Amino acid sequence: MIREHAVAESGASAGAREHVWDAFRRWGYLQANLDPLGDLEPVAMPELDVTGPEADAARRVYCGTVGAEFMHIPDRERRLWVQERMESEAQEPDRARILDLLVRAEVFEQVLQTRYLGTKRYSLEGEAALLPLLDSILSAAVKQGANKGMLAMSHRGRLNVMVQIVGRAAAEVFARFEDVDPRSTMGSGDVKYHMGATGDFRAANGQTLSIHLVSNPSHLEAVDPVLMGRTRAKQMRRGDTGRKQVIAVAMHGDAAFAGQGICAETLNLCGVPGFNIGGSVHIIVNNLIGFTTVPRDAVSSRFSSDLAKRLAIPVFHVNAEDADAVVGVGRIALEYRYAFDSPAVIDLIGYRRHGHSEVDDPTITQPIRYRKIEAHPPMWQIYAEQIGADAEPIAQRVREQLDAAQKEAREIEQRPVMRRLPRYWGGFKGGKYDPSYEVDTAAPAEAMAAIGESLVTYPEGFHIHPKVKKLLEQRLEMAQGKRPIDYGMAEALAFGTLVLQGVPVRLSGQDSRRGTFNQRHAALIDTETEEEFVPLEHMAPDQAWCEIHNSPLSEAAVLGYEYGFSRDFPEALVLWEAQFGDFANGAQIIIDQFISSSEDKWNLLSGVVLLLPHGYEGQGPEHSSARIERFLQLAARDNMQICQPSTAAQYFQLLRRQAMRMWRKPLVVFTPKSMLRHPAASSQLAEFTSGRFQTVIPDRGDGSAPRVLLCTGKIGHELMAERKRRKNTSTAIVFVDQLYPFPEAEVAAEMDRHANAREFVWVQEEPGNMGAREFMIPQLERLARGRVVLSVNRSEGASPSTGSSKAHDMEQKTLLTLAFGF
Ligand SMILES: Cc1ncc(C[n+]2csc(CCOP(=O)(O)OP(=O)(O)O)c2C)c(N)n1
Repeated sequence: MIREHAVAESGASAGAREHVWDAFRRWGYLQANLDPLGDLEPVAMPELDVTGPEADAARRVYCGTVGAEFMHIPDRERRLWVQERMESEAQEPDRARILDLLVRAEVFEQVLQTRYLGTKRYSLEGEAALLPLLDSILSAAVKQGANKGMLAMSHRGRLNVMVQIVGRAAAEVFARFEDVDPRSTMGSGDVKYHMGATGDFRAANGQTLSIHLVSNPSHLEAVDPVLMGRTRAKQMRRGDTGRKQVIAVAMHGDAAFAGQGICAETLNLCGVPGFNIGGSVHIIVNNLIGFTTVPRDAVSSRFSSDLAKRLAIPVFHVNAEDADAVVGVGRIALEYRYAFDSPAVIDLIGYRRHGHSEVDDPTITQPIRYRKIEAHPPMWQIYAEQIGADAEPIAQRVREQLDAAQKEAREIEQRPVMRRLPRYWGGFKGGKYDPSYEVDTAAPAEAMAAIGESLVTYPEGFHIHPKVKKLLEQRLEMAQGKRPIDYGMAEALAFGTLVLQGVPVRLSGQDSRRGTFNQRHAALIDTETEEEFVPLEHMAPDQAWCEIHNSPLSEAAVLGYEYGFSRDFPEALVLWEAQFGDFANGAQIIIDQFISSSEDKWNLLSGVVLLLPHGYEGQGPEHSSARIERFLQLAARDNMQICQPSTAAQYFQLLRRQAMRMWRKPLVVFTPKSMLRHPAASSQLAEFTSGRFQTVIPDRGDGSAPRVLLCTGKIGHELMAERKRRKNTSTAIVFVDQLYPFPEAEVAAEMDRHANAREFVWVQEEPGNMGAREFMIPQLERLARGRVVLSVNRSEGASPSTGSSKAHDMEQKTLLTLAFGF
């Protein structure tokens, strides 16, 4: 119930009253009592220098232990919603439950501290209220109909959350401290405070909520988009179109939230249709310090949460030492998320009792603050006193439970206890490649023709752009075998055949609906109404879904999101496309920390596909290279596939292979630009209706050539053209379409077939310190059986290419000349 005002007042005094209240609604948070240690000084604010009963009442609401920022939200309904919640009587909290969680939080840390002195655990002490906060959020989510809670967090308090909220046995966590079986994780695995966990949370009303805490790399905040993508996939699996069943809660450090750009990128996804998850709850576990860095050096504004205000979403600051207020804020934030499908941010302001980790002495850098902290009682003691309870018996009980758990830990074998893969992963395989995984990926000619028809079919009265109409007509002819099939059509055929056989497809990237190179045209756009129609969504009533989205202009968050989506939709073909391959380095953290290593670290698989336009066409240093060398450097233990399909049919077969094999490995595809429509790289229909992806495309000759050029991608077609121009019959050209896993048998077979060859030459467009050269040469030398292995490439460069188109042409000519040995 909203606070009642005296009814019989004049319009003028009502206006004056609202004026006072509005000032507090707008600025009250700047004078709120948010910091348990009192270091966060109130901001002088003349608008709040008012007195009188209204001012006192407004001050009580907006300058207490909760500071709400919501007046920046343009939507009046949302502002009034927050206002009403702030100005209403708070629901009576379950104080016994709060106390129990506060005690559990701190005793857990203390037990770890005494038992495993000198090991890092990243204690939650000083922010123990995080547990009642999560409890409140998740309990409220259950009431709203949630049946899955997806959590992401970094190191701080993670072990505590795993045990008290996710419901993992304390013995499992202790077992990792004991390091019972180090051999089980030699050369792989991860530290204990990065592991994911699945379990059941017991909500306040007695119901359980299945929880998953997402595995997390050290790179702060990189997990955020992964959490969002996973949440969307889980919503989709359940048919949760209202986005009520699966809820995402992300926890952040204050320094990381302010400093890491990926937070901004991820928040920006929230309202975009292809990425919407119905809102998320964000908690900044704000201890007013990052390692040794104080807020003054970490944030350019008062609150690290200020970044969130770029969006029209509310931010609730709350003093972590007022646990009743904390749980109230948790409920409001969660209910706001459900009311408006919007994110909401909670800034939980506490402190950090110890150093950054427990082996770190914080008194060196913050001597004054840490004197204060040392003298400051733990939260549970303050709370127990406040509510007049005796917490010692609870603490004693928790200690006993943990004692027993520790004994159990020594006995349980080290096993990947934190993991319980969902059922939909059944049947999919990781680990080493095995030829038995191969399947037939060709598709029947009738399917091709039917897809061709579907692609040119749009609703009655749809005004199609004449250029697109012409393209579609050409595509129909391609599908009918009347003209060679180019990459754009090959991809449409791959997607079309897959969705028709029940494999869903999701692709996102910048301008991906049209295609950066005008090659995709997944969505037809009505020239009169700008209405969009996606033929691939309307092929057959029983087809699988097909989603092709333009993404925001982000690499890290969008790739993280798609990786996350692929983690929970293994049966779908999930692709992310870079605008140009070089831009993928904006997502390098996702590539290093998740895509190439998540199987090794966490035993978690993904079949995500990266489409990276690559090739030297004189467009300058930033539009030429997708940095093949970097992907090859990350390749080990069959962790991913790195391919460059040299023809449209190869691309088709490769995409289908990725979806149809049960082997789930990330696939990096270097895709063409100038070759997109080039006749040399176009294919005949027969190459789609028979055959498979060929890792190596042998030379067409009889094997008698004395010189064998090996290459990958566009340069191969240029070499073929040059060979023709020269009428050269003494040079073989071999395409390596799969670089990794290295197709040893196929390359060896082709080298052996050229028994008379004196020289094998790796030819690449990239400079010598880039491209596949450093990866290929040792392999070729190994397979050459003593014969000469050379390489032709651009000379080493600090950037991938020249900025001059003419210089490029000259270099390219030289490359070809050298490849043919002058
Ligand atoms: C991207 C990245 N940069 C640097 C680090 C090293 N590092 C680990 S924790 C930490 C401080 C984090 O501070 P904050 O976000 O406030 O969280 P807190 O540890 O205080 O809970 C830093 C700099 C990291 N893990 N990731």
